[in-house]
Parts: sequence; structure tokens; C-alpha cells
Amino acid sequence: MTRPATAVQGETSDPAASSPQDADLSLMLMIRAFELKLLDLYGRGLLNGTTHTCLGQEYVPVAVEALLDRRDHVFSNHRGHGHYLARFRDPAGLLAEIMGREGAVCAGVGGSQHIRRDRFLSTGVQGESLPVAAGVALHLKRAEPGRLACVYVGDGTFGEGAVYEAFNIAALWGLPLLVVVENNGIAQSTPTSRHLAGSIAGRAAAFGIDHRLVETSDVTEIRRTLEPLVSRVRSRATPLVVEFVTRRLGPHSKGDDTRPARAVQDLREQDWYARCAAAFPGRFPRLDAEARAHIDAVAAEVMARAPSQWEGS
Ligand SMILES: Cc1ncc(C[n+]2csc(CCOP(=O)(O)OP(=O)(O)O)c2C)c(N)n1
Ligand SMILES: [Mg+2]
Repeated sequence: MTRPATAVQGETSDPAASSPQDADLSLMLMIRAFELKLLDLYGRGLLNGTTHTCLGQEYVPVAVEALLDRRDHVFSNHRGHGHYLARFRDPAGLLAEIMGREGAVCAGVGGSQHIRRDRFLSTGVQGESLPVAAGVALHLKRAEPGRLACVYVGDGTFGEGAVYEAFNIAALWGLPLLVVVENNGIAQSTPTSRHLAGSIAGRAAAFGIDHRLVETSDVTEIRRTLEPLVSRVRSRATPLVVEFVTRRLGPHSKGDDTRPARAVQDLREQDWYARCAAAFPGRFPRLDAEARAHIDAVAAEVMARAPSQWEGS
């Protein structure tokens, strides 16, 4: 549950305009601080392997996760830290996983992209999770009616045929599948306009699947809009595509941004972080400082841990 926001000087007392509430804002800021910390650690040669940050997209899982139940399954992708953190609020376990330290979620063998915990599973293989999520949705429909499978997918992944096999079966068999599209306008270095013919809405429509476009980053408004639609996924066992128009502020992975600096700057100006910093001059700096201090402490503590050991099985 989120706590009611309290108005401070210079901020509005209108609850509709005071979104996000403190708990949501703190979570978004924690995810942002976590991702910035990863880039910082890489930059200092303290982290190996690859990683894809969700800088700019943090609000998506924060909004969506509140509509889910712990018994719903979540399937995540290569850009999945925010998905994991919104569900488990466990930066230490995730950082330990990425750094291969004791206490790692998957003993350090999964790393940034391949995490399994309870009903959460991520994969770095684009499109792989769609058919798997459809299969799990079929199981849920039969064995746990009312539960759903939620799968996060990027715009570029709509070039994978597996997406359409999953759409076909989900529509045909009436599966409780919630497809959350994070359309950040780019796939690695290719703008969406150069890799996607037609539209994501049109592709959902081709299978008779409902589609909803979300253009705001206001988590309260997003939930208000999506709540009845997600309830329908559960009660009618029917698929739904929710497409977020969002922004990737960082590089594709660590330092491979091919966009002109001006284009990235334009995106930063539309960022939820900038919007909230301007809208909430009272609480924002405090919550941001708390989130950064929390992640600094987590990183120091995790880095001091011994390497993780995988027993194998
Ligand atoms: C099957 C497969 N092909 C290629 C890749 C390499 N790859 C990783 S992410 C990515 C782009 C993904 O774009 P999008 O789906 O828009 O997600 P975003 O990175 O923008 O979040 C590519 C080509 C992969 N991981 N899996
Ligand atoms: Mg993309």
C-alpha cells in the first residue's frame, strides 16, 4: 500500500496532482540509483559482463507491479532490473547476482539478465519469454483461475516470430496474458521507425487482442487506467497488450549509445525524474538523497562479500 502524500510548501495539495506518492517515488528513485550505481561500477572496472539499465523506464514496473499479485508470474527481459526491484525490493540480492557475491539471487550464475526467483523469470534472449509466458498463462487458467502471466517486452522484440505464435495462441485459447511493451523508440541502435512496419496496436488488433497505449509517466494515473483492464485479463482469461511510450536515457548496455547528445538531452527533459524534481521541490531532494545513500550502502556492503558459490544441480 502507498502512503498518502502530504503537501509541502510549493507543492500542490490536490491528491490527483501529487502523484507519485512517497512510496512509489522512493521505489522509482531506488531503481534509478541502482542503475546509476551499476554504470559507475562498470566505469571504475569493478563490474564485469554486460548489463542493460532501465534508466528512464523505472516508473513502468513501479506502476504495473502494484496491479499484480505475488501469485501472478512475471517474465522479464534483458532490461529487467527495474522489473525485479519493483517486485522484490532487493537491491542487495540483485547486485550480488550481478557481481557474483554471496547472497546472490541465483548464486551468481544468472547475472544481470537471467534471474529466477519465485514466480519471476528473466531472459536475455529476445522473444523467448512470450511463448513461455503463454504456456504458464494456460496453466494458470486451468489450475489457478484469476492469476495471470505478465511479460515485459521491448519494441525491437516485435521483430521476433515467437511473439506472434504467442499472440495467436493467447487469443485463440483465451489466455490470461498481460503483455507490457516498453516502447522506448529504439532497439540497440535502430530507431523503431526503421525496424517496425505498421504499429504495435495494429499487430495486437490482427489477433483480436485488446491494446492500450500509455503515454504518461504518472504511476497513479497509469494504475487508475489499467486496473479495470487488468481485472478483465483475470476474470475473462483474455490477453491484453499495454504499450508504454517510454524513453531509454542510457546506452543500450554500458557505453554504446550511438544517438546524438542532443537527442538524449531531449529525452532527459521529458524524463519522470525531471518532472518530479520540478513538481515536488520539497520531498524530491530528500527522497532522492535517501535512495542514493541506500544504494551506496548496499554497494559497499555487497562488494565486501565473498564470491558466490554455485553448488550446481
Ligand atoms: C534473439 C536475440 N537476438 C538479438 C539479441 C541482441 N539484443 C539484445 S537487446 C536487443 C535490442 C532489443 O530492443 P528492444 O526489444 O526494443 O528492447 P530495449 O533494448 O530497447 O529495451 C538486441 C538486438 C538478443 N538478445 N536475442
Ligand atoms: Mg526498445
